Amino acid sequence: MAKYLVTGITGQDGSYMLELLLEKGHEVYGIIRRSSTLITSRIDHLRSGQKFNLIFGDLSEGIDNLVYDIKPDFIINLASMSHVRVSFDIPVYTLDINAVGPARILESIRKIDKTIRYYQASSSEMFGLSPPPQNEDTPFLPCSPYGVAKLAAYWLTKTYRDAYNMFASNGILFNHESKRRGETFVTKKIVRAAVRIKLGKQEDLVLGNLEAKRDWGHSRDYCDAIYRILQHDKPDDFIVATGDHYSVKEFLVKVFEKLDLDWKKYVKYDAKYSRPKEVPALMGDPRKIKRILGWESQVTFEELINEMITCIMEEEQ
Ligand code: NAP
Ligand code: F7E
Repeated sequence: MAKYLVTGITGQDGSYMLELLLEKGHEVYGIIRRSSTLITSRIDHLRSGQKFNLIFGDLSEGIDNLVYDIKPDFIINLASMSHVRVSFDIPVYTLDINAVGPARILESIRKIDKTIRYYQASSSEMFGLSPPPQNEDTPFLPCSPYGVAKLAAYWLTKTYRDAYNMFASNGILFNHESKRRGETFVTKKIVRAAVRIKLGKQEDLVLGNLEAKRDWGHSRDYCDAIYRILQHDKPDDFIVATGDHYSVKEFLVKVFEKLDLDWKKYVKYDAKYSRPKEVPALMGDPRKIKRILGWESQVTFEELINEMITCIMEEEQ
């Protein structure tokens, strides 16, 4: 049994990570932010019977005290301002949480205990305008404040690894979704709207750019990849992806078809959902993680959509 300190525990990945760590018998400390509303809905099902600890914290502050008190063996940094479109509205905050935040954690590890293993939630958004397929050697060309901040954190993680001989690894994760995906990300927004239209609870669906292509996997699979990255005998950087991609339009058409709806009747365009600059196409090459850690994406594109439709239908009925 090991001790894990996890940031972003209330998020999509945080909830699947918590499930996985508890299943493996680990002791988990999750950092939550103070909020005026309850924010633990994704992990409430784990609260009865299972033992884990929630502690208040924020990446805008340092976490020195938590690291001193808890003395974790592992720190998994999942916390971030994770919305690319919103990062254009609040770039300075995005840089503080997504780039300086990881710097604060890495400094805590360096000062307090360099044997703590660190995971940084890096993102395919760092590749930006670099054409697919993207692998560990593809040049980074980020084109959003989010991508730029994530790239700074990526390089900090590598720098601390090389400069201080720390176990600090990056998972470069491509888009991953689930029934627990945030409501304003495109997959969840499309599935929720289509289900509500089917049930007569909503009239239309307003979206931005439908042409962008993304490599979509399942969050549960990707948390398994994160766990494997941390158990490896040395720190390293890994692409985590399915190796396939679809456009937003293809995703949309599939969802509406499954619900027996003609998408053209309902889908409208509003420029407010487009970005000042768009990442046109992402598709990861996951061969390195398969070869070294034996990891492969399990949930197919069809299965992901089916799971999301089924769960949201249950919620909406
Ligand atoms: P998410 O659902 O948006 O969760 C983000 C988490 O970060 C939430 O728990 C949030 O807390 C927390 N957080 C935000 N600001 C914070 C702050 N200032 N201090 C402390 N915690 C803060 O994101 P996700 O999809 O689980 O993604 C997990 C990580 O992977 C993120 O770093 C994301 O950028 C990265 N990533 C995601 C994807 C993807 O496709 N999902 C792909 C690549 C990388 P609240 O609940 O209080 O908001
Ligand atoms: O957009 C297009 C949008 O916001 C996907 C985050 O988890 O993955 C995620 O970032 C695509 C984009 O995800 C709407 O322009 C059209 O091309 O679901 P998204 P994202 O920007 O790819 C990366 C890997 C991360 O690291 C991030 O944290 O869909 N799109 N119309 C729309 N997107 C949204 N959100 N809303 C729309 O109405």
